[in-house]
Amino acid sequence: MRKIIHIDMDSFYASVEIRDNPALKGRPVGIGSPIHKRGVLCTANYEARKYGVKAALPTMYALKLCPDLILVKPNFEKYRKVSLQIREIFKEYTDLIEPLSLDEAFLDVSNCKQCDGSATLIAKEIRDKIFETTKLTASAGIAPNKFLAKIASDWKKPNGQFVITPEEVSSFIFDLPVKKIFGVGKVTAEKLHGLGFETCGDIQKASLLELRSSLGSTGESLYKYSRGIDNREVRSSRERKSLSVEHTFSKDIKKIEEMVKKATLVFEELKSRLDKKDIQESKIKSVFVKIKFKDFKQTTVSDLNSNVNLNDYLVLMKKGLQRKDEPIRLLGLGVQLKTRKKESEFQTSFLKEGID
Ligand code: DCP
Ligand code: MG
Repeated sequence: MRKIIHIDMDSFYASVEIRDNPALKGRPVGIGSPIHKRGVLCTANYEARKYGVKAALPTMYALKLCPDLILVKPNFEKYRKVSLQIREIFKEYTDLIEPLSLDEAFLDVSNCKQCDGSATLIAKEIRDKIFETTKLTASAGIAPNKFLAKIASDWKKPNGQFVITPEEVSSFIFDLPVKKIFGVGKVTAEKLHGLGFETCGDIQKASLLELRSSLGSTGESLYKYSRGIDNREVRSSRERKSLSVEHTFSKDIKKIEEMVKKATLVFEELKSRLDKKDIQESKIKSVFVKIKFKDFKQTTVSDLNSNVNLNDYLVLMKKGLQRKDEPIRLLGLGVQLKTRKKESEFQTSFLKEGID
């Protein structure tokens, strides 16, 4: 039985900016470029969230929801610095640290001797130290596995922590809405609702066979997650090979103008994901576009180019669209990353594993 802590900073970029400019305190703040209002927000503080303003929302729309919103340009150098500070604190407790982005990480504290081995007390101590060092608050989830710890860290946000003990797993998971499950986005959630699954308890009533036949490999993961089972280890040195953002549309898209509009949105999301994961151009090997057509056939177009810019993606998208005269149901934009593997190995792994 593992003891996992998931730590996640509260409204991270916004909190850093407010800390450094106290005049912003108590006012609704969104992080995004004030000049390029056509973009999307990286995040917003909790005051702004009361108006429905949140990460990935188009800035123009956020300003409509909250006209008093103060826009602050992101400053990644500052966020990176805080990220290093918090990682130093994690290292005082364990080597098993898996950072997920600049502001969050899993820690496996199963063998940690501090605080008499109590993961709850360790999490509290870590949050206190983070505050002392950075003047920023963090929330924590404590649970027997990564899946539950991540959900738990969201439960008492901001500046709180929530524990799910092994005995509490069954009752906690039973009423959990399916959209809280890792990897269940809007489209999958709608599909699950259509099948009559609103909560994890509902999924538990279905057999593995049923789930597999209606949802494929997703069904298998759901079978486990809906029971609170997750055997994934905390992996401290994982090498990421790619990062992409995909949107499946509720209706297939035919018109090129509409595709360009969607591509622009997907592109903005990709940019903010790259920032959040701190992936700079020097780490990028190639850029690619993935298109799934109405008949589920898919194609990928890539280019050995480390510049992440919208125009290049649009050129790739148009190239892909020429391959089939059909409406599209999914559009993905992404980057392949440089790995420590040799060039010759790269090509084969690329072909074997596909792009996703
Ligand atoms: N981020 C981004 N684009 C997104 C989501 C997040 O650029 N679509 C950036 C800004 C966030 C940071 O990553 O501050 C951390 O992401 P979180 O999802 O943890 O969100 P916050 O820390 O802002 O808020 P919360 O208190 O909900 O964790
Ligand atoms: Mg956060």
